[in-house]
Amino acid sequence: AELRIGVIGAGAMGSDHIKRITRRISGARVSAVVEPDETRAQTAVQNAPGAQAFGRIEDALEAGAVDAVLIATPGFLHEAVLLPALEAKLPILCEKPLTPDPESSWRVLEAEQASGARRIQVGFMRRFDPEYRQLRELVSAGTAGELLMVRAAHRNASVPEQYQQDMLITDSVVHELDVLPWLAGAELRSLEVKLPRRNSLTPERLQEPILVLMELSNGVLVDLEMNVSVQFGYQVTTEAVFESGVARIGENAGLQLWQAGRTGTGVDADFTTRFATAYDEQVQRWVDAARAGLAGTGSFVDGPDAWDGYRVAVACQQGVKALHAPGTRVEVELPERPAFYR
Ligand code: ISE
Repeated sequence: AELRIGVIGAGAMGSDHIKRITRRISGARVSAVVEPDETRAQTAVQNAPGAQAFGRIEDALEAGAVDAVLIATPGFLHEAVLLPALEAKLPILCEKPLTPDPESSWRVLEAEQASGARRIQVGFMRRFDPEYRQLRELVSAGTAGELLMVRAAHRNASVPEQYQQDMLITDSVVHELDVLPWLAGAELRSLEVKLPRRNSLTPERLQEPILVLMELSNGVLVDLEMNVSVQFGYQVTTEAVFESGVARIGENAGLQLWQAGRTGTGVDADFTTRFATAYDEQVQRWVDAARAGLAGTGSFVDGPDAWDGYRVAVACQQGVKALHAPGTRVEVELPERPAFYR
């Protein structure tokens, strides 16, 4: 049967997912939109034929309107939605972060274990980007030798008004905290932040760009430039230095133009275009896993799970400490991974 998805939160990301599910994903439709803001809810429902609007997730659950939920509210509201959805034993795709801090993420892990199965997939969509996948294969195949260093840059044209200093880590670097250890096949061991010269074009409340140094458990060192006021567009690049080769991803977006003695390539405006394929792939894989799970396989996720969400919440907490103590190496330690997540 078609998977009836309740999309929770109809802001920028929720609306993007509603369009995606309605136009590009097979085997699923949006059956409910949960959004307290009525104007937003109405606009969202118009984009999803047959969908009903609800003010609270509890009402959508009581009405029996959904088989699965996609959570796209701001991160600090995730726990309040995750708990009733787990209670109802629904498959869940939760946008990053799982929750904003390790304590609340741990409560979510406990609730998921009590529900008897892994039902939460976390929206670290870069793992579905074709270029990151190719690079990961190069790492594991070893054909260019061992991976030694990673030099990464994560650049946004600008950020919205509600973006605060700590969000450099918790909203932006959060992606690298997930994807780079995944890419390198290792765990994050420590973080350090250094502050270069401040960009005078960044909003008054921000001190950035920042340079983040990470040590991984296999000895790989990462340097990441996090930069949210580059003005020209969106760019996420990664250079992987191997023993006998170097690979780069994220550099070409669309048309290359040679004109008037110069050459140039297109630039993405934001993450919805740069990672469009990754978002589509992520949602399709989750829909397929959720349907198979509901049909009886008992396995509801095909991608980063709640343990990954927890591990990154710990990394973010330590990353914020590093951000507030420039030049200090801050260690990252995880409790033992519960058997449930092995
Ligand atoms: C935003 O929330 C994202 O997830 C984007 O991928 C990231 O580039 C941006 O910095 C974040 O604010």
